[in-house]
Amino acid sequence: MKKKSILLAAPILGAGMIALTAAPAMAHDVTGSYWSDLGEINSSGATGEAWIDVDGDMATVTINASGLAAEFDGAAYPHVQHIHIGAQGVCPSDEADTNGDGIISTTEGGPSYGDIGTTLSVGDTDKSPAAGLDLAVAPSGDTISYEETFEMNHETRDALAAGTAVVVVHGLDPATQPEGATEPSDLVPELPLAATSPALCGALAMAPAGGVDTGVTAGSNGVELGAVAAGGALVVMLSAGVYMVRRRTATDS
Ligand SMILES: [Cu+2]
Repeated sequence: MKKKSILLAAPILGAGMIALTAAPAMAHDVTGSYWSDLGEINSSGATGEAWIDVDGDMATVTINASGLAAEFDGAAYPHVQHIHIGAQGVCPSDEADTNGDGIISTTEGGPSYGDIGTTLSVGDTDKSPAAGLDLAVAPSGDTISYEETFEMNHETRDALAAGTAVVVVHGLDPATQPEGATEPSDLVPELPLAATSPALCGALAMAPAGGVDTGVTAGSNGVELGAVAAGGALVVMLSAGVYMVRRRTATDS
């Protein structure tokens, strides 16, 4: 017995030392569940919800949304989506439209929700801010069923803990927007302003203990898990669709 306890003690001590060495001074454990009701921006007519489960430095992000712009240039409309961080941790109000063109651009929303902390790209692709405007890795179409598990950078995890992380889904139907929507985008001048402006926004907060839906039973939880799995498959299909469109375009030209 004595020998066994010594053997057990050694690895535990070792793990503790690694944790102390690896943890930066300001880092804290933000393991937990975060949730947001996504609300429309720019009268997009879209609705949605976001869940983020953080476990150590890994995170599972689920976004379900509907009512988004469906098509752009004859193809499924790409909706870049991010976790914005580093500002007030809120969604912009109408007063954020400082140039008065009737559209809250991504830049005009910046003082409310900050810069991109994480890009919610599809598949095994770059989740960093650098990939933020890559339309090829964005979910597309009027409905988003997104679920990804990936290593989340500490800036975004710290923002979640601080209550300053905000989910933003971009891309408006220019037909539903004021005239200025066809002006060059503040982010990508080759695209119209509508293409990059926010359509959905939600500030992330700690999910209530026991889940958001207090009425769920064990049975309906099982259904929810099945729906999430189906959502993952749908994301793969959407992703494949984007590549097919791109390949066809490349072949045509
Ligand atoms: Cu964004």
